[in-house]
Order: sequence, then C-alpha cells, then structure tokens
Amino acid sequence: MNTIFSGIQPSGDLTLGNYLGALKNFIPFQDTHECYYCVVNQHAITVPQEPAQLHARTTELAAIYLAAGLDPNKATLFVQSEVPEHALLGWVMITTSYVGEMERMTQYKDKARKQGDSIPLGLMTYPPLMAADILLYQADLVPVGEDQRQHMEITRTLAERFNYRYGEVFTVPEMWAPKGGARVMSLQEPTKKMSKSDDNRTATIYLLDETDDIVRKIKRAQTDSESVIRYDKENKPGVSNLLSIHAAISGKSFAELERDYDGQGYGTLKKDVADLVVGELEPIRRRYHELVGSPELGRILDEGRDKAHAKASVTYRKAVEAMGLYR
Ligand code: ATP
Ligand code: LTN
Repeated sequence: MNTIFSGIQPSGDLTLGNYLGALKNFIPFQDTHECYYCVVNQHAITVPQEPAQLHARTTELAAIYLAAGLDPNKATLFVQSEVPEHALLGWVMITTSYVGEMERMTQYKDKARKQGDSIPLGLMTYPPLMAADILLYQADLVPVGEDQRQHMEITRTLAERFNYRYGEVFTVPEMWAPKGGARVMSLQEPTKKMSKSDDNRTATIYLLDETDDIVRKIKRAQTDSESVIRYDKENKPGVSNLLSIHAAISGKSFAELERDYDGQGYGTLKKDVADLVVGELEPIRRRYHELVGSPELGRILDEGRDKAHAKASVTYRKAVEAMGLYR
C-alpha cells in the first residue's frame, strides 16, 4: 500500500481555504493508502507563539481532523513534537540544504518581510523540517494546497541529494493537489489567498464559524459590476472565487455552473454558495464540539504518536547509519 503524509500548522483558526485545499482531500486517501496526518506544531514556532495558545490550538486542530472525517482506525493522527525524529532528521536535512535555495523560497520571503530586522532563522530552515516530516514516513504522495508546490520541489531535491550522497534511503515523494487548483481567495480582496493570519475576519470563513456569520460574509463578498456569472480569474476574481468554492463542494465543473447560472444574479449565486458551505461545515462544527474536550481525543493522539514513532525511528536509523553517524 502506498503511503501518504501531510500536515497542518496549529498557527490560527482553520479557514475554508485550509479545508477545501487540504483537509477535505485527506479523508478519501485513508481507504486506499497508509496515511499519516500530523499537527505540525514545530513549524508553527518558526514565528513567536504564546505557549498556552499553542497548546490549546494543537488539540483543537487534532479534533478538527477527526471532525472532518479522519478515522483513527484507518489513518495515524499525531503531534509532530511528540515524535523526536522530526527534529533529528530536520537537522540532517538542514545540513543537506544550501542557503541560496532557502533564500529563494517565496513563503520565506513573504514571512521574513513581515518580521522587520530580526528574522527568525527557523523561517529559513522551515523547508528542510518539512522535508524531514515527509521522508521519515517514506511517503509516496503528499496532499497539499497549490501554495506548497515550491516546498514539495525542495523536498524532492533534498531526498535526491541525500540518496545520491549516501545511497538509496528515502522515497522521493510526489505532490498531490486538488484538481482545478482549489485555491480559495480572500472574500474581500479576491486576488489574495484566504489565510489564517488575515486580520480582516470578514474576508475569511473559519471552519468553526456559526451559520449566520458564514451567510453574512458570503453576502458581503466582493464581486464586480458586470452582473454576468462567468469563471474568469483575471477580470472577475470575486465571482470566480465564489464559483470555485461552489465547484469544490458541489463537484460541478465551471462550464456546468455557467450554464446553471445563465441569466441569474449574483444574489442567487451567493445564496447557493452560502447554503453549500453551511451544509458542509455545520456537521464538522457539531462533531468538533463533541470531541474537543473528550478523553478519547487524548487516547487517539497517544496511539498515533506510538505508531508514527515506530515508523519514523526505522527510517531515521537507516539515514544516520548511511551517513556514518551511528556507531
Ligand atoms: P498561514 O496563513 O499561517 O501561512 P495557512 O492558512 O497558509 O497559514 P497552513 O497551515 O500553512 O495554512 O496550510 C495548511 C494547508 O492548507 C496547506 O496544504 C495549504 O496549501 C492549504 N491552504 C492554505 N490556505 C489555502 C487556500 N487559501 N486555498 C487552498 N489551500 C490552502
Ligand atoms: N508547510 C506546510 C505544512 C507542513 C506540511 C508538512 C505539509 C509542514 N510539514 C509535511 C505536508 C507535509 C504548510 O501548509 N504551510
């Protein structure tokens, strides 16, 4: 059976973008693949975090994975910092990396720019840690949103470089991204991606938003004055964003949607998108509230940690032996 690995950072409230671009797509793989899904809290600390908040968000994110349909009998769910091999192989991957290739990463450049003069070094060593996450499980396939493409390419480069130097230790993983891109954009500035760290809460639909808030935010979403429902990212980013949210949930193509909405107004499209989003998120929100404080969640994460550690420690040992680091 092929292996899947993916992770989400507990760095803020999850958005509809995280859900449609990543989380929703994780679920079907559990029936066909050996899956490892991780709360990557060591990635979150590449920018300063408040300890109590990070602690709470870590279990909240684990509960969200389960509420979205992750079945702990089929997939392994765990917290990155509880499996020490991530940081250990992370160091190995740092020593396999070049400064120049890390400086060229778009996410690094974007996040570093926001930090002023004191850029945390962890922002630059983030991709080698992500490579370590994936390579420890010998993953074949990594489901992530389109924005992670560059990090996936560097992961493949590091795996190939290591294998070339020390022998075939790691599986070189492929990226899996949802068809049609599923890049959810901000509802207020539809040329920018919808992001956990956006200060404008009207621009963002959070996974745990109440129904009224979801409806209100979609009603206020930016569109244009043309009044024609057509997918055209360049000239009609707002309407195109609503259509791609529709498509990601309803499974319809843009051509089908354009036909369905021929002659209709933006109000109708917004109402339908709001109904679809509410229908999708309402059951997740309900299950989340049942799970978040339950003892069951702790047991699932304990078991997940042990299963992840069993696999990661075998790969780590192989890697350090190949490098001459094991006596
Ligand atoms: P931040 O805003 O803090 O950088 P983020 O919202 O981008 O965080 P991550 O934890 O970095 O979230 O990403 C988790 C997953 O969600 C990744 O696979 C990423 O590609 C996906 N993702 C994030 N935002 C979007 C979006 N707007 N559309 C589609 N996928 C997204
Ligand atoms: N960089 C990813 C989060 C992440 C990840 C991973 C995703 C860390 N390690 C391993 C897939 C596999 C992001 O979404 N920002």
